[in-house]
Amino acid sequence: MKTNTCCLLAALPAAALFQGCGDGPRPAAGTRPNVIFIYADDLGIGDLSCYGATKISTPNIDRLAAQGRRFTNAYATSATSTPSRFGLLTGMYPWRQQNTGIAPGNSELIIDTACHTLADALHSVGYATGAVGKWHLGLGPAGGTDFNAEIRPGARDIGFDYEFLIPATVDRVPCVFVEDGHVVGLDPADPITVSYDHKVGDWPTGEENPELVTLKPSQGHNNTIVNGIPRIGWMTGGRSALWVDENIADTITAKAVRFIAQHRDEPFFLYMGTQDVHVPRVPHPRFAGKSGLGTRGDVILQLDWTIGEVMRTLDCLGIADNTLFIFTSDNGAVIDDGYQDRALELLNGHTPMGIYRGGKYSLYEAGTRVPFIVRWPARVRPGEQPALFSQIDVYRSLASLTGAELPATAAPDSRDCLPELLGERQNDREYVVQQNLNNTLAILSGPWKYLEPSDGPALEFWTKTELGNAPEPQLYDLSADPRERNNVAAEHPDVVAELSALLAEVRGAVASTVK
Ligand code: NG6
Ligand code: CA
Repeated sequence: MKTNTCCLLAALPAAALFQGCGDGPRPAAGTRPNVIFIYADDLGIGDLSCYGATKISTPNIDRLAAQGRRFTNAYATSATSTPSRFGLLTGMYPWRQQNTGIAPGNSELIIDTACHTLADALHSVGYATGAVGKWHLGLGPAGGTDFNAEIRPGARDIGFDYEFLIPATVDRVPCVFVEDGHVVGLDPADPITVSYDHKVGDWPTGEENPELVTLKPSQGHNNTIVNGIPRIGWMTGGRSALWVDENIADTITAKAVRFIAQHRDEPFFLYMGTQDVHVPRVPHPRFAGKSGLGTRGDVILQLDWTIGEVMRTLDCLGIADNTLFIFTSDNGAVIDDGYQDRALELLNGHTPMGIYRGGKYSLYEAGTRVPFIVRWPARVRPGEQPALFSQIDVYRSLASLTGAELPATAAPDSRDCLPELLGERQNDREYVVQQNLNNTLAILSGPWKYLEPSDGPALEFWTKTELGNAPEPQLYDLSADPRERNNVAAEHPDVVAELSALLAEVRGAVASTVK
């Protein structure tokens, strides 16, 4: 494995590097930096060596953290992917809109094209904008995606100039990439059919042909088999377009590098979603077996490589100094997420959730408390950022940084926390709202965390994580009890009343939309 050359840049044709270079003047360093936002998938607060992991080493991400700010109290809005991504890009809490749960692979685009997104904001001040990798916000009109025609609306209809997308998740069909509205490599004579309702076509399924699978499900994941892996949903057609799971990291990293190189001379915003470390965890042979922690560990190494390649690209192009690089995760860690990949047995003492309770899907801390790193050598001084911070504020903070003017209705829940984002101030957000799989909310303020009572379903049989739903209110003093072991609601009725009133106020502050 090459580690010290710009290998991905070198692989690009020279013309690709100069396409799309801006005509306008180059901004001075320190103003309008390039912005790279990388969302890892299901990466836990305990998964990185810069966050205290000792059983795995993530040298590239550690370097990013050492050169920037490492947040220790940062949160995704939600404990699953679709809502967190929705919250980040719209600046509106996803629970205000009904269709923001985990999206199937043929979902319509769930962000209204009339919405002024983070990408719109940066585009409006002259940024070239690109979305690469995991999308999971749906594509196409109401009624779902037609993968055989031009797919619109998509990322290009909500502020991005360029898209190269994994439509949903890597465990959901269709297992193809979409680039600027077209399935990459699709043979029109072999059109794609997708259903999340019933079997389509005659490709084998995990349920009917378990003998054909190379990775067995532990829960669900029993429908169409693609590359030996049984997925969620059924598909047929598009054989020439199917991705190769081992190569996904290489493919999306090369697309990200190409986008950066093409826009090196103008401010750009790259929004990248990695498929790592979501299931199915399929490392390239370069990483297979390298972590000693099974495939979950191997894909953490693969993720670290991706971040290293992006960093190396910035260095090679001489633009690292004026690039604001944000690296975080869409939700917390999960160990068994539906395939028998022996993630639990092979942990070897590794603690993806750190010291925290719960995990992906959960209202407890490990559901939404995530790694969050900000590097911008020209302006951000390295160090720790202990301030309470939510991804919901990335939108207005970046709008403020770049001078983007927003329509009155834009980003209703987002706040300008630029000084906190850049580590220039350590003020806590007054409160942070958390959301679990079934939309039960918690609110965190000062030392306290209040979980609203909920008769939400017990889905632990497949989430393998306690969701945090309980019929009675829960209150934890995170300063004394970060593991959320002692519910002190009965001892502090005044705090319960105060925080439940604050949560009601936040809920009522913006009208909810039904979609
Ligand atoms: C769940 C899947 C899980 C994962 C998750 C979405 C089962 C049993 N579990 O329904 O494997 O795909 O959805 O993850 O099917 S997320 O990170 O994209 O939100
Ligand atoms: Ca996720």
